[in-house]
Amino acid sequence: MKMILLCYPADEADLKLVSAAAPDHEIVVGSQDSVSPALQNAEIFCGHIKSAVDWQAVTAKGNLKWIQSSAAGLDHCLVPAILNSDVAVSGASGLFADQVAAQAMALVYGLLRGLPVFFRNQLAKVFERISLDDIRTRDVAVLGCGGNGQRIARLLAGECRKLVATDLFPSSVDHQGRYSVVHADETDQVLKESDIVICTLPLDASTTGFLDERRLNLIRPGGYLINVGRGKLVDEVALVSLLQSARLRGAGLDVFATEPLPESSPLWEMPNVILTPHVGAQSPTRNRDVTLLFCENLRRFNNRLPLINLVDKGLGMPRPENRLETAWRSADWATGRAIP
Ligand code: OXD
Repeated sequence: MKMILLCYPADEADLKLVSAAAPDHEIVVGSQDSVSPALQNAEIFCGHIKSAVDWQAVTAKGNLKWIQSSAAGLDHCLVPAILNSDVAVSGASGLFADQVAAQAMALVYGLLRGLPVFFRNQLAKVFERISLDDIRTRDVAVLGCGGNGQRIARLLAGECRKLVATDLFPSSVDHQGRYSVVHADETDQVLKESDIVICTLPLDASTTGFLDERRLNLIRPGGYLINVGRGKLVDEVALVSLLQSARLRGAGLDVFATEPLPESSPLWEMPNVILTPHVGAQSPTRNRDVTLLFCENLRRFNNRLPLINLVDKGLGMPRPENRLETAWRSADWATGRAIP
């Protein structure tokens, strides 16, 4: 019997849903410790691997046909052995867009409205009024306009003075005339015209260190950086120094170059920083949402239909026509979640 290996916190109800969608498969639940050897025997894997995997051995065995990532980011499985193989990869991009956008809003408004200062003052019982910033006078850039970026842009457009998003496929973005979208090649110009930069980019070889010292210095003086993508997109050392010199006024970070963030990081102590521990995608329905996407993709896999969020390995992400937003928009997939 062929095997489906799961490595995410699936409960009994999730397992029932997966069994019903794949009655001819054995379903095995792996732990982070056991996942690497088990992967060699699996035909299908759904999960997020945080431990070391011998991907070369997995592809050499030849059993694995498809990886469904339970994380939005694909850096855990888009490794050279998989990129150079026939193993299909589909992501969870956009599945947690509501939550990631809510996290981004908390970070943006928290910074503008002084929460890091007020939290410290609350602990010290200090009742001090300070002057605060206002989104209406600020221009916003959203880097990366996939599922997360689109949701963030939709929430902030109309609240800020001007919002410009960047994307590799600007014409595919459903901006409904509420904000503009330009090609990612124009990022430098967009940064120069922005006070608040929200980074939602995926991490791959081409985006590692994308917000380096030079690009961080293009953001308008007194600007803010919000990162809900991946920590390694940003040069953290340069960021710290720009925050220390007040060249940047604040940062809201959910992701870090090293996670957990080392105790030695100056970011912990900085009064103009809000840190959250990579929780942007968390919600009470997260695991069920993964299961429902996986079951729909199992149906597609079994019927040789295009997978939702099928990754174009050349791009390192799904092409627009395969993105979850496209499936939602064309209403060919509904899971009981509200269609945005
Ligand atoms: C992520 C996630 O990719 O939590 O960050 O899904």
